[in-house]
Amino acid sequence: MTKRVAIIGAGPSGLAQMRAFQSAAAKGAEIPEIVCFEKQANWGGLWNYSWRTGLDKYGEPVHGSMYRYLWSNGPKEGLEFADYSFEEHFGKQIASYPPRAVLFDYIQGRVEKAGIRDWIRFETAVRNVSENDGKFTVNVTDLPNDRDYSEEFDHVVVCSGHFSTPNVPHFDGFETYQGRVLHAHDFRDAMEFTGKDILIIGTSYSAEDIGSQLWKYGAKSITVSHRTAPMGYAWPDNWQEVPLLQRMEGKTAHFKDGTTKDVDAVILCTGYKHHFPFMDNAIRLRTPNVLASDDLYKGVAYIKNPNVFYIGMQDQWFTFNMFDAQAWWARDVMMNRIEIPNTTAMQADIDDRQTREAAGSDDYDAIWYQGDYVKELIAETDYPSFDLEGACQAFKAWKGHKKTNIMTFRDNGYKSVITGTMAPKHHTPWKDALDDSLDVYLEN
Ligand code: FAD
Ligand code: NA7
Repeated sequence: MTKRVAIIGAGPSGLAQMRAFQSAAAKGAEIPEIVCFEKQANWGGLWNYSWRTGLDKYGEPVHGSMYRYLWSNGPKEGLEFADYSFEEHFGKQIASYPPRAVLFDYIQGRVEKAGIRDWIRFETAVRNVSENDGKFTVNVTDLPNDRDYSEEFDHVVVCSGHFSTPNVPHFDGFETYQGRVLHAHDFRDAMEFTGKDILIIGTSYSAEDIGSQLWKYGAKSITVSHRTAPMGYAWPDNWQEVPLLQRMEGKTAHFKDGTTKDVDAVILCTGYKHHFPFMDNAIRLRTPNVLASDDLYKGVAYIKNPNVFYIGMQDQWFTFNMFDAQAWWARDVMMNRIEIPNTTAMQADIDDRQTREAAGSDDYDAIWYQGDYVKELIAETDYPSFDLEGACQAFKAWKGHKKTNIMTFRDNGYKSVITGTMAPKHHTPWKDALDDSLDVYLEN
């Protein structure tokens, strides 16, 4: 009997898992039956933009955390698929920081070519996954028909992402604050805040990028409040960094150093939770957002039941090509090409990864740590190897460009580590490029 594999989610991680199996089939291997359950009506995960916030038309939590005008926050040379270059997709090399629509098109191009859309059951939400006698029962709802059903599988690959369920802290005075409080998950359009004074809580990617969007689209002022440390870039004049918010009174924000600021809205850029309510207790991953996740052997196989895999659950420097490396590796375990060791050996692997992560002292250590991880996985499968050192160097240069000027770093270009060609300079500086449509971006 053919094995059956359930994949939960058709974002970049789920698509990587399907492409991994399809590439094995294309080389003549016999592959398991694959069923991917995707609760949205299309693939692409976060890159499949939704204007909706809150609940979708079926009453399901809206997955999307992306906003209009989002451009890649790192160079595309760090995420390029090793088996499908940007040049192959667009027929030419393109600039290094594509907007969301351009990256969506690229992600989609590879899987259209692979012809795997039929493996996906769209508008189907996974409700529960449980294990019994080595088999997994997956309960789902076919949303348009409001019909529940369940099927049995030999393996489950969780690709549901971890930047969708917001982490929403409370601050005193939110109850009576006279402006709007929202989490980055619900931010959609910077123009809503043109001419307004905005307070952002948090200092990571969402804070930096949403703040930059607000600046680009004409917010009056941006105030960023930090719990640990300020970001420390050379910000524009109407941008200030302040210590942690203590309380709101009316429209006034009070900070830890005693200073205050009147603001029209508070945007909580306070990160996301790994949230898998549909996985039974025994197989539910619980981990913070780190490079060496808890309980994942090789960062992929769930140690308490290695027939369950989690793709893309690490904090991310590398993204698409890391998901590929993980998906190819998981595929080879499922196809009995790679053996899973005993629990002691798996735990030792996890401990070692966590110790090495803890030994790192800065972002550069983290970049090379994750680059080495991707390299390690690729070496064990037939995923095309590529110049990981070159990708790490692109990330290093990117960080340097951000330090030089946080509002112009996206005007730089890097060399593809897949094809070796240099990205052209984009025709318009990021700060002046208000139309981020695919057609306009490709007008180089
Ligand atoms: P997701 O893209 O989140 O996809 C998960 C899929 O699972 C979704 O389609 C969802 O509908 C589906 N799903 C979830 N639960 C269920 C369920 N119960 N049943 C059925 N289906 C389900 N990365 C970059 O490389 N560059 C960037 O510039 C960048 N910018 C980002 C900006 C923002 C605002 C965010 C939030 C993330 C950004 N990322 C960026 C990182 C992003 O996590 C990855 O690029 C990528 O989308 C992760 O892919 P994924 O498939 O693991 O998860
Ligand atoms: P991150 O990278 O997880 O960062 C979360 C930020 O939120 C970080 O600066 C935290 O500060 C801060 N935070 C979390 N809880 C609190 C509380 N209670 N009070 C104050 N500050 C808090 O999430 P992002 O959304 O920025 O990025 C996630 C992905 O989205 C990323 O891959 C991007 O590509 C887009 P800390 O430093 O811990 O003090």
